[in-house]
Amino acid sequence: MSQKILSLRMHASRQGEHVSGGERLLTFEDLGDAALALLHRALEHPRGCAEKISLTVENLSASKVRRAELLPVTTHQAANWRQGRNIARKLLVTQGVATEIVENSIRQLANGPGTDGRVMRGAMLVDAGSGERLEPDGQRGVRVSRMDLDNDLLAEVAAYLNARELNSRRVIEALVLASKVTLYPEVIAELCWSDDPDYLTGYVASAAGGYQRITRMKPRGDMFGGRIIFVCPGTEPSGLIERLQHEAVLFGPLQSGGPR
Ligand code: WAQ
Ligand code: MG
Repeated sequence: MSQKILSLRMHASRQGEHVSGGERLLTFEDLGDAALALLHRALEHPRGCAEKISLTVENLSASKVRRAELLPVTTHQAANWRQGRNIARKLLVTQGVATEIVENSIRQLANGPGTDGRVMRGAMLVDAGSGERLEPDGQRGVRVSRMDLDNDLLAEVAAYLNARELNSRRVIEALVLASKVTLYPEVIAELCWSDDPDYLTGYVASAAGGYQRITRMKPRGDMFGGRIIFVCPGTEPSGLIERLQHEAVLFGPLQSGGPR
């Protein structure tokens, strides 16, 4: 992408509760299609139809866009959600998050992570040493944005994901988000599962372990889910939050022809 780059963000809610969101970096030429796709997402969402939808378009200066590589993808098959959460526990502990902090965090995601007991629009930020929540607004969370695939790479990524039957917007967006989150040295790992009642796959991502999908993280029909970004003990969160929200990152080119 050498033309001017725009940031497109969507957020949809009902009675103040998060329904759906999305973020893209694109050229003016692709803006209309992408905005329409995000509107459809908000209006036809399995969490229910949105009451309020905001679309924000901002001009970014191309010189400020950082380039980076996607994380490699692996998939763990879980027979059920209990097994899936056990796999996630092991992966997080391997990355250095203390067992009781992992336990507490999984409980929070499962019960509605917002401080009001509802799902959040953004992610929780948790100190991996103390377990303390660091996001300034515990109902909203930190929304990671201004990231996307480089247009020139779409075909390459699609081929890689197609070969694994994973070529969906959902997988691409989650992989891009996790690849951005784990760029920052303060981040130890990210845990995610969807708040959509019909999407059961989640992941643990880290710079060292890559993007590790887990096929079942919750029972079907469950409306809870979210994201937790575990950070190094003692991290002062404001600089990290600023980069998670505002640093524009386009992913590519991939090393050795694609994520492994
Ligand atoms: N920044 C921070 N948190 C976010 C963002 C974001 N940009 N987008 C979503 N979240 C949080 C928010 O709390 C949502 O409620 C929660 O994550 C779940 O979002 O098969 O679909 O879009 O490889 O429902 C992962 C597995 C799918 C994909 C995750 O999440 C795969 C998913 P959803
Ligand atoms: Mg969702």
